[in-house]
Amino acid sequence: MGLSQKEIAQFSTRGYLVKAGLLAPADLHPLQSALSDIVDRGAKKLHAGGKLAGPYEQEGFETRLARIFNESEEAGQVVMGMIMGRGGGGFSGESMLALLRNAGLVDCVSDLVGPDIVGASAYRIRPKIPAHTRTEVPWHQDSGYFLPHCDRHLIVTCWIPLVDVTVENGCLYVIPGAHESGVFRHYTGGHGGYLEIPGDELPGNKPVPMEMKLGDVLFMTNLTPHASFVNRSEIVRWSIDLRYQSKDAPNNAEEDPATYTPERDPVTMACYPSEADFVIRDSTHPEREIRTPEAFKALRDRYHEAKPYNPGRGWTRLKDRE
Ligand SMILES: O=C(O)CCC(=O)C(=O)O
Repeated sequence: MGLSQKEIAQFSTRGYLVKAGLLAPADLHPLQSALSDIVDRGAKKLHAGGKLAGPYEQEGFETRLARIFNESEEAGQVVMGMIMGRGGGGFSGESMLALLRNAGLVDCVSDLVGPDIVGASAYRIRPKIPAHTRTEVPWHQDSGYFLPHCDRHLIVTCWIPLVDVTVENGCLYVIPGAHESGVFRHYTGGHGGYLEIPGDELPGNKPVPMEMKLGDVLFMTNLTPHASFVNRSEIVRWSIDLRYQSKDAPNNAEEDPATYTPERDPVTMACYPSEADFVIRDSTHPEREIRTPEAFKALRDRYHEAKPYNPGRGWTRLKDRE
């Protein structure tokens, strides 16, 4: 499988590429089902505790969380916390590792970053709730979150819808070609608490909506500005975003999180020190790859508990913008 020369050229000139039908329903179903199980557990617990009128069992993956939010924002937030946790990547189940290691997906990534690939725990699960402005994500580049010495490295984001996504339900927007201009100034305390590039500091190129079918994958660079807006549909816009890089780009795979201290020189650090990186493919030492859900969870938990130091980029607050 993998990417054609034409697709690779598109990715490098536009800063993104949609590969239609890359994933089969069977590749996505285990994760959809694991997320449905979390919603089910949460809804039943909230119902049993008197926090919800009903567990909404008759609703499916696309609608159940929306119905819960519709009845009670508070109950919805509880379920959302069970799914997202840790800033959005709280779920470490077997189905997540299976998707991160999906051969067809990783073959495409390999055509962009080379054969030896490191994956990031900074993946995110995003249920965008109908009419819920807090699940809008303002304009940013992923490099806004990474340390500056990584700006020259390619870190590929794979944005994967878990339902068909449209302008109506809040698909992602990207700005073509803007990845050529380096990292724009970001501000902390943007919409929803995210980093934000204000509209008047964005390049002039017209944003393009990425309407996609289930099974399509959007590949983006770490310098591609992107955002998503309010969901005006009746269903939850479920998606995940996964991140990969070459093993030659700075990473913390097989590093001790305790070595991340304020005394350490930031240029020796991983691009995103807060969360564990792990080996997805190693052409010469395949035994280094993280293949079991137990090893995956243990590694992520170890980083989470150690709270490694991340010096960040020192962006100023949006409210202090001149
Ligand atoms: O899915 C979204 O709405 C935002 C995604 C995003 O910001 C990302 O993939 O970095």
